[in-house]
Amino acid sequence: MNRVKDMLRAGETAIGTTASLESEVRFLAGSGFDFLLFDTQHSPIEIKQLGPVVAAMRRREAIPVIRVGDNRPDQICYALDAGAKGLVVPMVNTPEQAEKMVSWCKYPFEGERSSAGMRGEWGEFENYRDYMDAFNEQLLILPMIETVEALEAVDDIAAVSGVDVLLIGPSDLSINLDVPLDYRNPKYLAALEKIGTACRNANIAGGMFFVPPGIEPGELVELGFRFFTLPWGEWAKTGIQAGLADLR
Ligand code: 3PY
Ligand code: MG
Repeated sequence: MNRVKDMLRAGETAIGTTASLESEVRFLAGSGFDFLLFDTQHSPIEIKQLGPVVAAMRRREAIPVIRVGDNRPDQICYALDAGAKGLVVPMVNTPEQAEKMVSWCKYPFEGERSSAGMRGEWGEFENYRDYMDAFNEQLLILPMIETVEALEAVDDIAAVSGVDVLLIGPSDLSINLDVPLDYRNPKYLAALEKIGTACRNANIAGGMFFVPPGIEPGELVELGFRFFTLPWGEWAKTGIQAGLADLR
């Protein structure tokens, strides 16, 4: 039901890409990526516009992940009602904020999500309790670590029950560490190591919203990061050019 959740539990690395309303979503969702990440914080997309886009991904291998703009029950509810299978909240700085996030994500009695009814994203269930239990068990929950406050509390945030991935906001973290966009600064690399260690100790995955320039995906995997996005435009261009070259 949730390919990425299963992969991360098995210790594998999930690789996705970012997508928008203009993206070829059905194509991308069936092209080998494990997830498509829709960002409603730093983009003109309104969460409720994503319902049909997410529905277009049904029965494709990639799962839809949505970043909301803030840690709020209404924003989280809209994203889950749109069909998100992974939920990202920016700037989660304390374990209490992470606990709130988890609670707003899950149905009673693990949480306090309001019911929207089944719409098929999670399969067909004859019994509503079975659907809610499956949802509670399968949803991927990703609070973002991007401040010094969060870094200091990272072990406690990682230990919050229900958290699956600590997702770094690479640029905000660098800015808040006072090494803006200096991704190879020792202070920045030490922060990545600290977050990776916290994730390994809590038996969850570290993640990067994007792979910052100057850092290789393999380095991230060594540090304990098993969830990140990669751009696909150049790969697609190379493939299209190769296809056309055969014909011309
Ligand atoms: C960051 O780099 O801070 C992010 O949140 C990615 O958009
Ligand atoms: Mg950010």
